Amino acid sequence: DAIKIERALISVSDKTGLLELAAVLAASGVEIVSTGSTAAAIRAAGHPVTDVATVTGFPESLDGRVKTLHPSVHAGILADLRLEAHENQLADLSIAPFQLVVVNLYPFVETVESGAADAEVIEQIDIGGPALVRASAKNHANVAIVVDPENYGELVAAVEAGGTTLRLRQKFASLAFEHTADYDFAVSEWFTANVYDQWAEDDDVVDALTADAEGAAALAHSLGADDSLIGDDPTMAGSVFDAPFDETLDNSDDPESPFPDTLVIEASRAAVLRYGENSHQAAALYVGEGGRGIAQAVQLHGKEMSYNNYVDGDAAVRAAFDFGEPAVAIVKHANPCGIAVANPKAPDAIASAHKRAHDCDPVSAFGGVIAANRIVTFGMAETISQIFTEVLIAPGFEPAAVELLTKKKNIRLLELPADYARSSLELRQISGGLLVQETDSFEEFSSEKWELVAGPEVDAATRADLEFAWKSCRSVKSNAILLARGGASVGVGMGQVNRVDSCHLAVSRAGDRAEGSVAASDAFFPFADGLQVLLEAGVTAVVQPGGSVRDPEVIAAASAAGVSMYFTGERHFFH
Ligand code: 93A
Repeated sequence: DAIKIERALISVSDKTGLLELAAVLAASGVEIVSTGSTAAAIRAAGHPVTDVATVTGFPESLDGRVKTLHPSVHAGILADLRLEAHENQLADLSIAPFQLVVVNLYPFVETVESGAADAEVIEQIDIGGPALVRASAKNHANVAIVVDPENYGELVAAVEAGGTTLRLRQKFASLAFEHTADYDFAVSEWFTANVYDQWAEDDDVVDALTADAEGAAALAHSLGADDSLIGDDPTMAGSVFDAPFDETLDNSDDPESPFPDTLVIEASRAAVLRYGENSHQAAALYVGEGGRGIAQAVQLHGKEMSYNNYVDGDAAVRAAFDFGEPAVAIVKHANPCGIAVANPKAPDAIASAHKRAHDCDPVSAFGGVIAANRIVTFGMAETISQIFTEVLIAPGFEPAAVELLTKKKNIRLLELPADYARSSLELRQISGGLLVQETDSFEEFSSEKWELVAGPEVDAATRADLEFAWKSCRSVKSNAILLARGGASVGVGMGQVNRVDSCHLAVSRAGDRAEGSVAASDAFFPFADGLQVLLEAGVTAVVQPGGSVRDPEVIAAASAAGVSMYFTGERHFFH
């Protein structure tokens, strides 16, 4: 099934290995057809070459935008010579078929990375090249397509062996489609980011906000909210939930109750987001009047914040600000994949906290949302600039950190209000209603209230680790198990529907680091089985709320292993 190569089309931007390949083809009597600078290079090396313009009878034109986009070229590539009709048509049209196409595309990514102007980047979007690649790959039954100088060796071997085999052509075709897909993905990513940047610059901010607010109100309507919810003013804002408390059920007469009969959420503005959790969901952000949270943060750099960026950002900030000492949390899909406080001896505290948080799970930290509870230093920025990061949120940034990070197009930098605080009430929508609760907090945290139920009293360092693990665990979606050591999480088991699985997950993520770590559990162990997983992994101390009917079994397991266990008496579910 080998196909002998008699005619080849070569059009390459990257000329690596070109002349060696041309020499082999020329020596084998292959007719080489080539474009502009590729033809010039081959000719200069003394090998015969036919200009593509000679084949098409059409000059390379429009600054090279039209070179190979011509039926004389594409019919020569796409003809399926297993079919007599195709063979006859080619003959009638006086078009000779190609058995080999060697193309690599305009260096689009390299041009973007060089910081080139938009016009230059756009010029580097290759059109004719991908058409050649895809046509050849489609017709791999007849044509070999090579897109990477790395594969020239294999090609040369095939030429010298008398032709390309179907297997080789299939392999090359699959590499070729992968290549054009990657290429188009890079173009699309750049294009989208660039266009949104431009829109943000062009739009008059006030107009945009007004329009956005109208859009947001319309969206709220479409979500089923009525006017009493949205208010008449389309520029938005009070979300009003007006309902007397149910006399028979409530205790709202209690003067201490945080729940008013009428719940009014004043929004100072609303903004339509690019989309919601998924691209087919419309979404908006309502910014609360007088709030001091992530909604009020100022974006210093990067693409527009997305719905998911806000959700993850809020989770990250919540986690980092549970600590008084410098702390960093890295979040993916609303769960921390690393939380750490600074090494107290580190000269650059917040950089140390970040590095330790990152080390917890570097794989998951890729593309994460990072929150710091201190000003981002140049040192922290240096590390982050090496790691693909979606959003970095902090109460401030050193100027040198901003300067470094703004060189990265993809990272969003968000500066929190200096007096960052969470709202005192948390709201969550359920179908047909709204759940309201006081915000969970650690404001009056002290481990002195903990009760030692198994093993010996721990030393100060272990106690500090237990406190750290307990606080960190609260930011992990239930069922949450968090292993920590030296003020850093080393294994997080999140969001499982039973506690044993969370234990397995935390232990497997921690690997060797489980041995000698401490563990926290957001709620009690209903059985000893989950704890057993932690004990077998070598955990030395455990903190958990307690309160299960099987506490005696759980305590006995810890005691038998000589492991200290503390009950906090307080649960921190997070859903
Ligand atoms: O400008 S194009 O989109 N139009 C074309 O018709 C075309 N044909 C080949 N780009 C085109 N190419 C690309 O030109 C190839 O993908 C290759 O990267 C490059 C080689 O051009 P030259 O031989 O002039 O350096």
